[in-house]
Amino acid sequence: MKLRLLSAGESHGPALVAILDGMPAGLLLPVEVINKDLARRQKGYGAGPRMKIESDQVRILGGVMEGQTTGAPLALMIENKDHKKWQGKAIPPYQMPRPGHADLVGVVKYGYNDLRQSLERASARETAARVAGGAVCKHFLSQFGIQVGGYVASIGEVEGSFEDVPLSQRVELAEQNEVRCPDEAAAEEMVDRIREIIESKDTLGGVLEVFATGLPVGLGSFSQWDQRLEARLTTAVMGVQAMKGVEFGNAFENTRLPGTQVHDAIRLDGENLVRPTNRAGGTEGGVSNGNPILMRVAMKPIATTLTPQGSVDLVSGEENDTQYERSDFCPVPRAVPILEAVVAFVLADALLEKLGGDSLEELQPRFKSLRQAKLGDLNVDGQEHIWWPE
Ligand code: EPS
Repeated sequence: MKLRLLSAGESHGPALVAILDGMPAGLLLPVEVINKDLARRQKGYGAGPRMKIESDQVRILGGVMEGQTTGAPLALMIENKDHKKWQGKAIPPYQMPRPGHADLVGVVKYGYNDLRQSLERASARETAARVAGGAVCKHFLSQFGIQVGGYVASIGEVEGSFEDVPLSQRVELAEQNEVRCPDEAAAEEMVDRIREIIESKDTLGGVLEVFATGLPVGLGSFSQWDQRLEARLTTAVMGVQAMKGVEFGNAFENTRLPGTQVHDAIRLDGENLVRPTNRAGGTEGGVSNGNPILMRVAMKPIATTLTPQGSVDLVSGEENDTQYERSDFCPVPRAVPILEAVVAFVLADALLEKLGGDSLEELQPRFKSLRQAKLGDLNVDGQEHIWWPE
């Protein structure tokens, strides 16, 4: 592992902080690169009132001098504007845990005296820090022509349809509407569905897709289970609040088909070994195969509902309903830049492993010299070998 990304901070504390360690020197890093994704994370139909209070902007506290990374850890800070309303105030007790939230497991695990200590750190507010770190990773990958993007595929039972639209165009289309779905008609339906869900005091989940194009063959490894690229990407994606399922390519649909209809044929285009289809989702044997990485991610409806749910008052010891805590109604559109960020982190890490080096200047020629999936680049010799001599 070359890159590390850690975050700290509570939802209503003074600030969130990310430390991104391992970014090479020489990357020009305008602050707008980070602020743009922070702003994207704040927008999306179905957000709660908190997003009207915050206007997330990063302060770079370390790792950048004269606008360039130095190779030292990046320290990124985002202030919580809402903090002022909490500072010095007596906050009413919070004692009815929400089903589906970290409230209950937190007080059991850590022995807290109030559920707030669970929810403050478990809150998805923390994703602002990861988006800041991930935006740097996305920008780093873009120096090598690698694009990471995402969009919403479905919300509740409303599904978008965009099979024939190229991936980069899907992002452009998605950014034009407030639910980030590349299918405009479906996007309108999604907005209506979210409006209904808000009116009925409930929440709604959905499926997001996140992709990466322009990757070289050979990121990740089959030599050890935890080095497999799908394993690493899955860990990162499932580390995002409310994510409950993931598939690569059409993994679940593929289970219904025989192998000959699932695998991506290897064909020749000149001397290049090409893959006209991408049912695998961009990896084989835990290694990127040059096709776009394509992941589908299930996000659950979030746990905080205006309609009370069955719970127990942990102080009186009686069954009671949950108490409402301000929240989003459908944060699925807002999760797009978050998934992009965590995927970009894993891919930047895997690329750094592949290339080695401490500065962009060292990395760039190495990237150009990577072995490619073309006949002239390979060492396969057609000879008999004694692999295990006596
Ligand atoms: C969240 C609850 C809400 C969300 C929050 C995640 O916060 P608050 O209780 O302050 O209204 O707004 O998300 C963010 C603040 C954010 O920036 O995404 C939760 O309980 O997970």
